[in-house]
Amino acid sequence: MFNAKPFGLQINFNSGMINGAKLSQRRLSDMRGLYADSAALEQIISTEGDRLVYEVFAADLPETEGNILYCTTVIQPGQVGNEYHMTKGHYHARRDRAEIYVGIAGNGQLLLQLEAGTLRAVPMGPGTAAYVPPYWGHRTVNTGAVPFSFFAAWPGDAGHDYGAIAEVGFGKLLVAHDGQPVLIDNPRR
Ligand code: M6P
Ligand code: ZN
Repeated sequence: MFNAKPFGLQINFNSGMINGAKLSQRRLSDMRGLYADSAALEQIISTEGDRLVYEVFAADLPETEGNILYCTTVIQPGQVGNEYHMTKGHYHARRDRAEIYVGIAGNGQLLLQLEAGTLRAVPMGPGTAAYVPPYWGHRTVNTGAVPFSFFAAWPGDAGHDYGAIAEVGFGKLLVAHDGQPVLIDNPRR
């Protein structure tokens, strides 16, 4: 049996990055099918290149019951069409597992959705401690002009289920309207 050893990693509270963590990067090409305006996404890739959307800096821990996993996420500012840069979004494979987010730098929103359709948005900035209850799918969106970063912690056996959101998306989109974030109905649902 694996026994994790005690350790401490350093979070940079300006950049949101964690020194010595496992890095995953999501670029526009990893986000195909997730933005409402897929033509705008392809247009950016062919003219500007495969832009970085967000990075996850994760503590290297076993994904097993009893552990608590943690990471930071740094979402670059930007839009695809009028939709803001966002994470893919997921439900927990074990739906009854919760999660905690703490805003580090920049501003954004946490979108949460129950599978039956109920949707909530929680504004996030530095110091916001947001709760993702069991059963709520979750996605974060950078609505500002600088990188939006936050810390997350969740049960080791929760797992990530991307399928449901990749297929139909969230019920609402966060779009820029006269430079302000507005929630609109997802035209694909
Ligand atoms: C948060 C946590 C992570 C998640 C990351 C990126 O930090 O919820 O578990 O991986 O956001 O979100 P996603 O996996 O949906 O791309
Ligand atoms: Zn999660």
